[in-house]
Amino acid sequence: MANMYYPLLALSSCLLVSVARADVTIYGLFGQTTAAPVQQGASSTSAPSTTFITVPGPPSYTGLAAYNPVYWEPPAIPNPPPPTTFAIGVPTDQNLMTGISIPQAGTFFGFSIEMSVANQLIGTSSKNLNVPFLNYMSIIAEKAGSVHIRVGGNTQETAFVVDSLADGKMIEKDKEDASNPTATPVLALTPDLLYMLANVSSLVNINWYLGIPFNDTANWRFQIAELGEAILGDRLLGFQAANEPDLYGQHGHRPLTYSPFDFFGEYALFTQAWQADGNVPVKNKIIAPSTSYAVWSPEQVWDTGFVEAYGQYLSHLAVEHYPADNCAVIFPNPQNPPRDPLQVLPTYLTHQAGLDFVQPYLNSTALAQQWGKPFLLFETNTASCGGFPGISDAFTSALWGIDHALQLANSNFSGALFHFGGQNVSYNPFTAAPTNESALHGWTTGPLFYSAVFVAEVMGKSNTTRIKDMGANNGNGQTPAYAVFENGQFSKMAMINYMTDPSGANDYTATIYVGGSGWNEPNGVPASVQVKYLLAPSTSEKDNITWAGQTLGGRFASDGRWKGEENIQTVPCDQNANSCTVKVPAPGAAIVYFSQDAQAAIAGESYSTYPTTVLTKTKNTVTIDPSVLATSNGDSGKSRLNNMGGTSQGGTNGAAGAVAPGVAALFSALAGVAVFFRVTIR
Ligand SMILES: *[C@@H]1O[C@H](CO)[C@@H](O)[C@H](O)[C@H]1NC(C)=O
Ligand SMILES: *[C@@H]1O[C@H](CO)[C@@H](O)[C@H](O)[C@H]1NC(C)=O
Ligand SMILES: *[C@@H]1O[C@H](CO)[C@@H](O)[C@H](O)[C@H]1NC(C)=O
Ligand SMILES: *[C@@H]1O[C@H](CO)[C@@H](O)[C@H](O)[C@H]1NC(C)=O
Ligand SMILES: *[C@@H]1O[C@H](CO)[C@@H](O)[C@H](O)[C@H]1NC(C)=O
Ligand SMILES: *[C@@H]1O[C@H](CO)[C@@H](O)[C@H](O)[C@H]1NC(C)=O
Ligand SMILES: *[C@@H]1O[C@H](CO)[C@@H](O)[C@H](O)[C@H]1NC(C)=O
Ligand SMILES: CC(=O)N[C@H]1CO[C@H](CO)[C@@H](O)[C@@H]1O
Repeated sequence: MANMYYPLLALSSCLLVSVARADVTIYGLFGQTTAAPVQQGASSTSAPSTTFITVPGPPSYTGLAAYNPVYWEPPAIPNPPPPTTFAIGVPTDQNLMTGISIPQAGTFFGFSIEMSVANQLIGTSSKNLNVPFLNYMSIIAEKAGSVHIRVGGNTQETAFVVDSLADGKMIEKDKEDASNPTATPVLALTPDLLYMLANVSSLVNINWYLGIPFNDTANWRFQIAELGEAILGDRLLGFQAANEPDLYGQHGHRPLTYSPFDFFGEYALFTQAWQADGNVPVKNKIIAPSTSYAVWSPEQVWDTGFVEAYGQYLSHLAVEHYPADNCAVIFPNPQNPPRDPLQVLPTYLTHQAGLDFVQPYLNSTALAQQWGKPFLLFETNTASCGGFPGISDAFTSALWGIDHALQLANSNFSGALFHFGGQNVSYNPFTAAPTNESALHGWTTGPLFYSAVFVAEVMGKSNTTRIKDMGANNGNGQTPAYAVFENGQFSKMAMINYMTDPSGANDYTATIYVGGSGWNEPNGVPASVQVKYLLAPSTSEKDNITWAGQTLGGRFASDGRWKGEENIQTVPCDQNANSCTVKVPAPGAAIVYFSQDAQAAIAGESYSTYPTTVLTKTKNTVTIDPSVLATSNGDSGKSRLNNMGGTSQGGTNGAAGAVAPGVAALFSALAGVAVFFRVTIR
């Protein structure tokens, strides 16, 4: 979804609700701030760690949703609270674990970038890339091996390619298409968009899914695919043809009667034209059906014989789905009244969210295995139409995102792409600096980006990772845990604590047993395990989120690089008792590294320490003084700079347009160490 309008009405009506319920308040949105005491629950619930303030008055936040100042009080601790000590037993050998997932890759947690916001996020041209974007992506690539990104969305349907646009622009939106009820712009783009993606891939190991138009079955426009093949080649993972076709009727792109059989018929036309296009050399990289479940279940598509008929063209099967929507704020509709965020919030802070989400897809992921096709969740996030302020951009979404992705992996999806929607949505994994702000303000890291980092580390680079939801603590919704197996052996445990309780009373302690007599295996715990924590003071936190002690910075304060010292905990195990006891704070998430390989992988990470680097800045273009870099970086950074060209202002780096090796080296160095805002490739 491309657009989101700030839910002023929704929030002010919620304010009334919250004023009536004295313990439920919001902070900061409504003009002058008046501190109100946080009500202590009469039962055993504890005070939240954030001070929440009720501020009556008219809504005053009219800025972009990505930077909204809305906070919700975390839900109370359940009554009775979950047990805070429990045991988890796993075998060493994955063959002893029933119901384990298919093998997963580090790229499982990918991203989906609305075509019309690619120029905001990735860069403005093939020669002008946003370095924070490269930094964020290199964090994931380093842990996962590579990153999978889809460029597409609603805007792909009406996209068309032109040779050039005024002022050297790469993308031009024409919002005057009044016939389009989703207000999706008609999009003109130039081949430079694809050159930009290719140039990005030469700097950071990113592979791409592209969307191609499906709006016109009489005049197919395959230019994006033709140029994509020519420019991106092996970097292309596939082409999505048709985006949420089950909504075509409702959105006025097809008659209201448009059915799965009509779609099947159009796919015959599509595949004929595709087969006939001599400029598309690779025929079998199509992704479909990408239905949203709003109107058609996946089974309704399978029942047309879709996979049997078009399987030779299909590289992946895909669906798109969000667990909720906040569309009422954009499209007022008596059938879909605005959601009360206070009622919505707890639905994200429970393991049940993921279980409910995957349930309708389990038949399809089983069928996909029979058909031999990977099954993707091609677009997802906390809620469609921009997400919920105070949920989609709070630590809530970091924990939800981990559980969502791991539950999808457990359920035999082969990947999930988390959507970016520009600066007027709440749910972005990260958001570019507002264009009217100075570079000093920087980018905003969304909590979901920490989910991406966490899941990339869970998956690792082996391509053999299998996931098992342990149903920990008798399946308690607040305390989930997933076992991770790599190369056939138990390697890690990922655990989440959804509760917010700064007193520590609801931190939990899991005792993990590995192998041993119960499994007819030798005792399997190592002498010690290593633990990395994802932490924030409360689930409502937006700025102070840390992963193993490091942060990417608060709002307007990020350039996509870690800050602070990495802090990996070592926890001794009891090899006689065959157990390791690990605490998970409320709130928080942890990865416990058991196997030698898993421990070695984090020890070898070169991201641990990069000192702050001084930069010189000219207009919106950054140039780097190499002497500053050479003297201010750690060893790892220094060695990566060995073959870099001159980069000081006015210096030459030997690259005219194309990325020469020296520039690529500079950029991989930049991606790790030094940057702000935007860098020009000259
Ligand atoms: C963001 O959404 C608000 C509220 O609907 C709207 O007034 C504003 O124009 C939007 N901003 C941009 C830059 O689209
Ligand atoms: C940028 O625009 C936002 C509204 O979109 C406004 O709140 C902010 O003050 C502006 N910043 C500057 C530096 O003009
Ligand atoms: C499809 O989109 C293109 C480009 O925006 C437009 O020119 C064409 O008229 C559209 N076709 C249909 C059938 O809507
Ligand atoms: C799974 O989907 C197929 C295809 O629609 C259908 O025939 C089958 O009955 C479904 N199985 C279950 C358990 O729902
Ligand atoms: C995932 O696939 C495996 C292998 O087919 C199967 O054993 C397991 O039950 C599936 N998991 C779910 C949740 O469907
Ligand atoms: C994992 O799969 C990717 C994509 O196929 C491949 O490039 C990579 O080399 C594989 N890694 C391993 C360790 O096999
Ligand atoms: C940030 O959060 C951590 C807990 O996650 C807390 O210990 C620390 O004091 C917080 N820092 C600030 C500046 O609020
Ligand atoms: C490596 C790569 O793809 N470089 C391209 C960067 O973009 C320019 C166009 O501006 C191309 O000419 C290069 O080939």
